[in-house]
Amino acid sequence: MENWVIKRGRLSPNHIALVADQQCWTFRELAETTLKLATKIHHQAPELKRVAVIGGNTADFYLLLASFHHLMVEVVILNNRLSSSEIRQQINISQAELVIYEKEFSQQVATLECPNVVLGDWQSSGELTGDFVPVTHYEPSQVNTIMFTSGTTGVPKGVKQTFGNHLASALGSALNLGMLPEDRWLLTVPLYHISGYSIMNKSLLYGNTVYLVGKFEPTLIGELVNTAQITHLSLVPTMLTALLKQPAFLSNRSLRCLLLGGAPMTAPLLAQCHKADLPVIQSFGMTETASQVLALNSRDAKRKQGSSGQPLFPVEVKIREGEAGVGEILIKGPNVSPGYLNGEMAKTADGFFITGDLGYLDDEGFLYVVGRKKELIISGGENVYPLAVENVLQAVVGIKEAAVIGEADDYWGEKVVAYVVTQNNTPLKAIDLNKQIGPHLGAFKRPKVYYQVAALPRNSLGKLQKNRLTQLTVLDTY
Ligand code: S0N
Ligand code: AMP
Ligand code: MG
Ligand code: MG
Ligand code: MG
Repeated sequence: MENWVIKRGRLSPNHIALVADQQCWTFRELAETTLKLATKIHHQAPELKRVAVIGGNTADFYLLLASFHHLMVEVVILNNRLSSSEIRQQINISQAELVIYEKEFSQQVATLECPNVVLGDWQSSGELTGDFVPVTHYEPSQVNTIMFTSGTTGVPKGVKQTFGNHLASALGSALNLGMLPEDRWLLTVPLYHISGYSIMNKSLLYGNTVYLVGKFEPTLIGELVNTAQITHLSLVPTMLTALLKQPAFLSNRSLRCLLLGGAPMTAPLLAQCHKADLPVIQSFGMTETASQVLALNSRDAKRKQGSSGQPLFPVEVKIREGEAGVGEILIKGPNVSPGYLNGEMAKTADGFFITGDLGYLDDEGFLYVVGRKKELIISGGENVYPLAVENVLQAVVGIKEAAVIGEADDYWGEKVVAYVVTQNNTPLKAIDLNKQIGPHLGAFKRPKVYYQVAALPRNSLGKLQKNRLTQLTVLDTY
């Protein structure tokens, strides 16, 4: 495959590629700007093979990500909501040779031993000297990006995503949705998740315009959808819940596809969307599958309310039979990652990726996701593994034991809550919690509610019985 940025610059030179931070770039300008940035990166670090980056949804960060398309460099995109110790752990696992970060995130990289540089300083520094030959072609197996996802053991896993994965994802999605160069995709999901990053690659492949939004501000987004005549918008259910309170959003007539994923949708939320005549497309996807692998199409969206749709054309789906037709969701196809940096991907003998999610297929082959086998909490589209939170809480001075679960929540979908036993039943508010857990856990992973209890429920072998937590007598709530 030819270099995507250069090829798109040649095919659609005068078409708008990106609108962000009150500026816009045509595809030719995008190619030129990213070639300059790639030249600087190459001269500063000619041997670079793997880089880690931390940034927000800014034009600078978008251009940085696109500039790596000119370099044979694997890009570890880190979640900017993580704490400094989580970031250090992921950099260690990834063995990135350099970290490039936006100034806003200086705190989180302050204690890193790995060489690091502020993005803005780099962009404005030095002249462009010497030759630089951009990568002209990609092999489908070439790793483009690495994104971390939570591991069951509490250790995060680095998911490799190849150019072939991103291509298959873009093609499958376009065959389902039908894309036009005139389409305008609003990017407000984070660029550090595949939900956001895939919008950039798709724009290079489809030639459509991206409107990049820095911060999720529902009022501004409601207005922008109208003023910019946005046609496509990717959201997690929490964002949709916030947008449904915006009159400007509800009255829009330009949206053709409101792509939902990353977490389960509730029936009332879906019903509200259909009542408001919003073009919702429910989808199922993961970091490991380089974005959605199943999705509804607009024709079936109403008829199949509650379903996550049918497999995209390159994808196969199967259910590993459990009880009453419900079983584990299995996925195969060119969208699926070749593997983790650290650890094996769970696969069946015939090569299907075992997702850890539970569901069933109806008689027309539409998928219904009904739950999870893996012990995972999804809060506002962010994944939280209970064990990672429990390990940090257990180390808090004054806490004897802690158990973490997800609790249903109207806004977050699920929220993280902790059941804790304290030393001598000391009230939790006397313990300086935030100071102790702050450096270790991204804020979104911190429990929204603490229930103080006398003891955690265990069976005769001493094993924790999480399903009994909600029946405990709560001594105090914080
Ligand atoms: C929901 C979001 C926008 C909330 O963030 P917001 O409003 O910007 O919060 P802040 O102002 O930064 O902070 C305010 C307080 O809220 C806490 N907080 C923030 N986020 C969360 C959270 N998720 N859970 C719990 N608490 C949270 C802050 O910590 C702060 O609290 P204090 O004051 O106490 O510090 C934001 O969370 C967000 O952007 N979520 C979306 C993430 C996402 O995109 N996930 C998807 C991941 N999955 C995939 O990418 C695979 C599926 C996929 O590809 C896909 C998914 C969706 C749509 C399309 C696709 C596709 O297939 O293309
Ligand atoms: P991530 O690792 O952040 O990509 O999150 C992937 C996980 O999000 C999946 O394994 C599911 O548990 C969940 N998920 C994604 N789409 C859906 C959906 N349509 N319904 C229910 N859960 C979903
Ligand atoms: Mg906010
Ligand atoms: Mg997630
Ligand atoms: Mg302790």
